[in-house]
Amino acid sequence: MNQKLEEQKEKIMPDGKAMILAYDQGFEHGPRDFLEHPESANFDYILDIAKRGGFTGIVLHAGLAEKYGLEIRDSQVPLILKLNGRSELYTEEDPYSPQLYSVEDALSLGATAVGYTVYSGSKCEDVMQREFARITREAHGKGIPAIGWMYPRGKSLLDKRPASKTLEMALEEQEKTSLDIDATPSIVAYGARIGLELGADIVKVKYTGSVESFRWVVQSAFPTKVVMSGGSLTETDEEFISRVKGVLTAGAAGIAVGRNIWQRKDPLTISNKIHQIIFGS
Ligand code: FBP
Repeated sequence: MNQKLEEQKEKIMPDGKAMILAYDQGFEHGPRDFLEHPESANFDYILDIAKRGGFTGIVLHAGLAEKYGLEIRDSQVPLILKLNGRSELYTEEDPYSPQLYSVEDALSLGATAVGYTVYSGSKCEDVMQREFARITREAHGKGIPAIGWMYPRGKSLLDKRPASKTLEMALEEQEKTSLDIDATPSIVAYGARIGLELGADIVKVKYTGSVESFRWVVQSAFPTKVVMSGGSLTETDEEFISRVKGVLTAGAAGIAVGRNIWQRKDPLTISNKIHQIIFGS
């Protein structure tokens, strides 16, 4: 057993449960995500939510991690350094999110874990899958966990004359639901499984719309842990909370979300409710 790795996992997932605050959207989507609540553009505001909301990790790129190194350490919220990223200004249908930082950078910034986005299904999947495979090997060698943002995406997924059996299944699922193709159970489960195969300790995936379908995602990734990604702000707190309950019932470890927390008027109230649901306190 890799003792250090297990200890680091316990920090971001105490008793196997995770409540992670994602704050890499300023890079991925740009400052438009902060417009509704301009205070959310300020990292002091976000770190306060992470700390007082009882989050078990905060996801950042290296810029903020470096500038707020002392404050993050003082907060005792474990840092998860996102190693790759891309802006939404790049609009090709087959996305690539290049690796920007190394596991070594993460360690020097005091990170407890590293994260990386893999767009399986993109023309560039080979590069991202190879980069993430190397990252998981290196991270485990240094005793820190790796989290895969497993987001299948790309032109092939938009093909209405499917070339793969999985896509055929996804299109059938889509016909019966209002899900986007990249949130259909077959696609999400496949992404989660690729994360397991590449060595991820945790996979972060989109919600598939029901407890039953998410259970299959969790089973497909096992023994890798699964956390739900938040997506855009739901209309009500209740709607989001019912998703959180659903994924926990399905066997997920918890959540790794951003906008559904810090885009709300009262982020601490919803954080406390979610904390109660995940940890019972
Ligand atoms: P949200 O909870 O705000 O959706 O954040 C989750 C996340 O994975 C972020 O870490 C990342 O910046 C963003 O979603 C990517 O979103 P998109 O699906 O638009 O690429």
